[in-house]
Amino acid sequence: MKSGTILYTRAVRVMVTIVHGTIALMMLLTVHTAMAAQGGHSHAHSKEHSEPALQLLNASARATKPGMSSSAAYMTIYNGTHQAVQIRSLSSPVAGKTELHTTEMNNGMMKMRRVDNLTINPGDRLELKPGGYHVMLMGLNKHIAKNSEVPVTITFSNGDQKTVIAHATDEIKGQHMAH
Ligand SMILES: [Cu+2]
Repeated sequence: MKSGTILYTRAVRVMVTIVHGTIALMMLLTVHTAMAAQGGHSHAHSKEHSEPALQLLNASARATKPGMSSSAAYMTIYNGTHQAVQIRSLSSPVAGKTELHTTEMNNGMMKMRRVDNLTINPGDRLELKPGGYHVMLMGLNKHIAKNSEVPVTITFSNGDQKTVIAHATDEIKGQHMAH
């Protein structure tokens, strides 16, 4: 009767699979119906979903002269999501280390300091500009030539990872110090 038991077990398994499959299909159909019902009168909602939630805009980087080991990049970070996000980490193929920095006056001296986990509220724009927040590119593995393109990638707390191409220029106003 051993083979009979196996056969029976198999038959049960097949039935369970069929039942599971049917339930999954029914759930899928229910979801589809619900979405179809919603789709008719919520144009604004679908438009919202087609727009990128987090955006890196107008990025530029300081072109370097031979011998310079660090540089800075600037941009606008727009949080188009409905939730506050934090900047978790940064990277760029041109630099050994990439960090978010801010510039502050400290006892009459301009000083730069690393900023971790900076929060950007929903709908807010964070301006990275000379004399303020900036992307610090340290340990450059090559000279950043004028008019070259510098990719900068930012990873956010919601898991989003965005890359922007910063255009290298020697026309950024304001001094930038090396560390
Ligand atoms: Cu810096």
